[in-house]
Order: sequence, then structure tokens, then C-alpha cells
Amino acid sequence: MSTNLSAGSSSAEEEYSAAKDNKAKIAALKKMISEVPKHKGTEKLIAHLRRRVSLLKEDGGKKGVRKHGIKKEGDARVVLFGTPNSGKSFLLNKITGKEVASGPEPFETQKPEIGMIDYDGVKIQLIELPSVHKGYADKRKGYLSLAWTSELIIVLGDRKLCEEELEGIDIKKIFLKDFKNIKKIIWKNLGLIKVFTKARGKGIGGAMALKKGAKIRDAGNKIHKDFIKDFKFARLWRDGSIPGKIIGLNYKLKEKDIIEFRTD
Ligand SMILES: Nc1nc2c(ncn2[C@@H]2O[C@H](COP(=O)(O)OP(=O)(O)OP(=O)(O)O)[C@@H](O)[C@H]2O)c(=O)[nH]1
Ligand SMILES: [Mg+2]
Repeated sequence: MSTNLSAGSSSAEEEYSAAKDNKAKIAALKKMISEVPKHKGTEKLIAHLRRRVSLLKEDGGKKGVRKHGIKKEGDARVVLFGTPNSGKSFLLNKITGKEVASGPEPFETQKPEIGMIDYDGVKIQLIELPSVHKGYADKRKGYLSLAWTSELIIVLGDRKLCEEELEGIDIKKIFLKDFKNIKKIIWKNLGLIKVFTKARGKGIGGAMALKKGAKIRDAGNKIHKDFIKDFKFARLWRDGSIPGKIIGLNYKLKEKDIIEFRTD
């Protein structure tokens, strides 16, 4: 994050960057607030830092747990955020097969609506938040906690209002203009790669999402905690250029790789 603090607060900023959980982030932010000189010129900054603290408190720091009754499912959570009638429900229905009411009335969606995107076998949770209005950031913290626990926020409609009400939420945002290739765009912005596994002598099995830069070891660990213990080697197929090459645990994977684990 960039808070443009004056010299003297840099250690608090470093603490914030190094913070592993929300508790540590909150402590670093409070330190920043205490260190910022208090005058007219820093009022906005202090308000901004305070808002961050309050958002982090809302989040509770518990990743993957129920939030607003919505459990994190799939390989990532993406949130649809926007002004009334910007097409959030339309988009949710289009790419997840949901059937949420999507008509000309504004504020039609009254509670978070959840769908699941299937992208070549990888699952991505998509949540439409009720439409934004002035004061949303203060009144709808529960909804915003869903944005806060997401990996990506898709913003539709009036950009200025959305940016104002999302202020302080350090999650990647994309501002959508049209709905073309939307699944692909979401996937690209998540910074994940998708690999496929196969069993010996069989065709391609399941798809798996991994962080960019992941290695064979990470794929194995994702299949099962103990999987790597019995690892002998793996074979890799890559877009025709690598046909069944024998590789080890530290081999770096790429989008659409096919891997076969050998444990016998
Ligand atoms: N943006 C968009 N809207 C479309 C499209 N085709 C139809 N619509 C209509 O545009 C309106 C968008 O409404 P919703 O999808 O309900 O909008 P919303 O963002 O969910 O807004 P809320 O009612 O506040 O929940 C509806 O009348 C849709 O039927 C399209 O290709 N893009
Ligand atoms: Mg809607």
C-alpha cells in the first residue's frame, strides 16, 4: 500500500507490509495514526487510516471461515460491485447459470447472491453484492467484508462512486466496460495457473488452480498433505512441446500443464 506518510512513520509502514494477519495490520495502522502529525493537511490521511482499521476489524482476520453466512468455496472468491442496474445480476446469471432477478428496477438485489464459475474445471466463487449507494462504506460493512475476503473485485457502473465506497479495501479491482470474454478476464486477473492431473495410462483427470510460479511440490501438496512423502517422480506434458518428460518436485509449472504423479 502507499500511504505517502512523512518520514518517521516508515517503520510503521514496514510493519504493515510485513504484517501476516489482520491483527498485526491493525497494530501497524494504529502506530501510523499515532505517528502522523495532527493538522488540517493530514485529516484526510488519518480518516483513511482509521477506515482501514475498521474494515480490518470487520473482516475479523479469519480467512476461509463463514462471513455473512457465506463460506469461501472454490479456488478463489470474486465480488461483483457496482451501481444500480449496471448489470451485476445479468453477469452473475450469464457466467454461473444462476437465475437471480435481473430487470430494469434499481436495487433489485437485496442480499449477496452467490454463484460458481466453472473455468475449464476450476471453480471460482462469484458473489454479487447489493448495489452501491452513498454511505455504503459506513452502512454496509457486512457486505464489504465479502469484498474484503475476496481475491478480486469487479466494478461496474459509476466508477467514481464505487471507488469512494471501496476506499481502503486493498483488493485488486477491475473496472468492467463490457461483458466480453469475462471469464477469461477474471482468470487472468486472479494471477493463478490451471494445471491438469492424470493417472498413469489414463486420460486427463481433474483441473487444479495454483498460484503463479507454483512447482510440482505445490500441486502434490494440494492433492493430499502426505502425497509428497511417497513421491518418486512426475511426468509432464506441455502444449505439444514437452511430451511426458520426467520431472522432480522443484519443477515450475505453467498454465495448462498436464502432470502425472508417480508414487510407486
Ligand atoms: N449491463 C447489461 N445489462 C443488460 C444487458 N442485457 C440486458 N441488460 C439489462 O440491463 C439491466 C441490468 O440489470 P441488473 O443485472 O439487474 O443490474 P444490477 O447491477 O444487478 O442492479 P440491481 O438491480 O441494483 O441489483 C437489466 O434490465 C438487464 O436485463 C447487457 O448485455 N449488459
Ligand atoms: Mg442485481
